[in-house]
Order: sequence, then structure tokens, then C-alpha cells
Amino acid sequence: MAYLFENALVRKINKNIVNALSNRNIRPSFELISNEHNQYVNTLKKLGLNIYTLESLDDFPDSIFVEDPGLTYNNNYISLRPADKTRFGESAILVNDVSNFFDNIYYVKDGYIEGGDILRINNHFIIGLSCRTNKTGAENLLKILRSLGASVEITLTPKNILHFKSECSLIEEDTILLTQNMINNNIFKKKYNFITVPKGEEIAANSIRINNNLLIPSGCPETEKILSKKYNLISLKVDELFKIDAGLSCMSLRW
Ligand code: CIR
Repeated sequence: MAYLFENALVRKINKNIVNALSNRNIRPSFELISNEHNQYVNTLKKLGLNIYTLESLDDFPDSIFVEDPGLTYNNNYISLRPADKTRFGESAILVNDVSNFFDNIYYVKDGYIEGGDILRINNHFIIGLSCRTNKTGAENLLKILRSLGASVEITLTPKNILHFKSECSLIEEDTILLTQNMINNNIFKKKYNFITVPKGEEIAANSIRINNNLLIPSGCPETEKILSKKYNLISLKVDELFKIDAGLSCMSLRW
């Protein structure tokens, strides 16, 4: 199942995180980001995951977002290619860091593709083309994943959304949590159940299911009302991280 995990890999905050990419050009507070990141890592620990913490990388302000340069699939690790030139170098460092954890390492060799654009649903993957993932990168990854026995579809991420998964998450074998922006995507039609987050709480669509728990961003009371009927919710503050377009899924690789 795509949300049963024993391990999580995170990277320590670097001192240049305040210069991380931000679509709205906002500089976050180092202290608040550190608090949010610590709380996130402590939560993963409390859930019983083995936490592997990588050293901080001062030359890469966005490097705590380990989801983007790499993808895990069973015993396999696939090194991806971040599109922004300030993040491209993270891939080679991360693949070196993780090589002991996985039996097989694969590389996307052309184009651009970031983990934030890859939604895994068990052995099926949906890749959203976006400003960070192009057709060449997506097709490269598709070939690798198909060679590993997975099925893959490629679709479009709606404009103005950084990553495909910024606004959708797998929360059950067959259920996707998503925003109104995403619901019209034909790729989801008929195949899955949906839970749509209420307007104004779009940030909640980037949640993560970890075993029996669902981690959601705090400050989304209407979404909490809907989800608490069925899920064991843990809400985490990501307000400062949101200033640099980040959310819950991007801060760890889980397997
Ligand atoms: C970036 O623009 O690359 C970072 N500031 C945020 C990356 C968030 N990644 C993700 O949601 N997968």
C-alpha cells in the first residue's frame, strides 16, 4: 500500500533557507521555519518511523524539500532532475546520500521532473506536467517506472499551481483529497473517490497519509471537520513553509 511506511528521510535546515524559491517572493523567518520543520520531524518520529537525517546543504536553500530530487518505489530509488537551476545540484548529492538504503538506483537522464509532480497510487503513478516537470522528464521517468512493473499516466497540472501534488494527495487506496482546481482533471474521473477541500483551505490538499494517521496542515477547520469522521488526524503548522511554496509532503522521502 502506498501509505504504509517504516522509514523517512529528512534533511536538516540550512542557514540560507530564507533565500528559498518563493513564487510570491516572500522571505520566511528562519526561526519559524525551523520550528515547523522540527515539529514535522518529531511527529514522524512519534509515529514510529525510523528517521534518517541528512546534513544541511547551505549551497542549496531549498534542499530540505527532499521529495523533489528523488523518488522511492519499493526497493528502488530514482534520481530526478529539478528544473530550477538553484535546485538541480541537489539530485547528485541526494543520490549519494541514499545509495545505501536501496537495492537499485535509476536516473532520469533528460528533461526535468520533480517529485512534487508525481502522485503514487500503489503501483500506479500520475505525473503532472508543470513549470517544474516537462514532457521529456516525465517520459523518461515513465519508462523507468514501467520497466519496474508500475503503470504510469501523464497529465497536466493546472496553471498557477507549482506542483501537481500541491493540490492533491492519496489518503486511501482509492481516495484522493484534492482542490476544486484539480477535480476536473479527466485523469481522476470515475477511477477514484474524491474528497474536495473547502474553498479557502486549498493548502489542506497537500496532506500525507502515514499508516493509520493523516497529517494535515493546521488552520483548515472545515477540512478537519470532514476528515475527522474517518481519519486519525494530526494537524501541523506549515504557515511559514507555505511562504516558500512548500507543504507537508515535500519535507520527507518515505518508504
Ligand atoms: C521550490 O520552489 O522548489 C521550493 N521553494 C518548494 C518546493 C516544494 N516542493 C514540493 O511541494 N514537492
